[in-house]
Amino acid sequence: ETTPDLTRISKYISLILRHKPEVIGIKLDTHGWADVNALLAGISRKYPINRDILDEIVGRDEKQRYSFSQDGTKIRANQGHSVQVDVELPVTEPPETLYHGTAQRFAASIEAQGLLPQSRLYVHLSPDQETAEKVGRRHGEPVIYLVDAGQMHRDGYCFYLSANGVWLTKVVPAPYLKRFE
Ligand code: HQG
Repeated sequence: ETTPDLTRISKYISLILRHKPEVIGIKLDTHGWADVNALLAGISRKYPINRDILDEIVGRDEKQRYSFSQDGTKIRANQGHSVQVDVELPVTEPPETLYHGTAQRFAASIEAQGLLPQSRLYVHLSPDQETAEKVGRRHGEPVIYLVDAGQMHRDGYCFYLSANGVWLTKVVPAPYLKRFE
């Protein structure tokens, strides 16, 4: 667990590396990488930070949200982007069942339209029920869907596994969803 201050900085880093690099005037490259020194300079206008603190945030992040390039000069978010980047996710055969946690107020729309990526590049799926429940609670009273990932795979849908264990796919049509009671 990181301290609250580091959590606040981590949320700002997520905003920059997933959604709005322009808030500190930087760009991500096509693979989602940002220059570490440019990131540190940009964040330091708002929060005290240096390379050691960044290393601590990245190393201790409970979801392993970020990765450094091998030479340590670049950093990117492992998943969760709304900006169009290609973080070179491997296409991976999914387990038979994956889980999606959401809020009850979205259920009617999801059962009619299936799961859509909304503002992000992909629908995010969890490997287990507990994780899905946590994700769902972020939005309200949770509801969990079982995703028939095995059948989707056999029907030709692609799944990707992020560096931090989140399963991603473009959409989940409603017939592959079952509400978990
Ligand atoms: C819902 C966190 C109505 C969807 C988590 C979700 C995750 C629909 C919301 C990551 C819908 C989008 C992503 C439809 C989908 N009608 N609502 N047809 N299809 N939705 O935050 O999956 O902590 O973009 O159910 O751990 O909640 O940020 O996606 O409730 O991995 O690292 O639209 O964010 O990670 O919400 O969460 P989000 P998510 P971090």
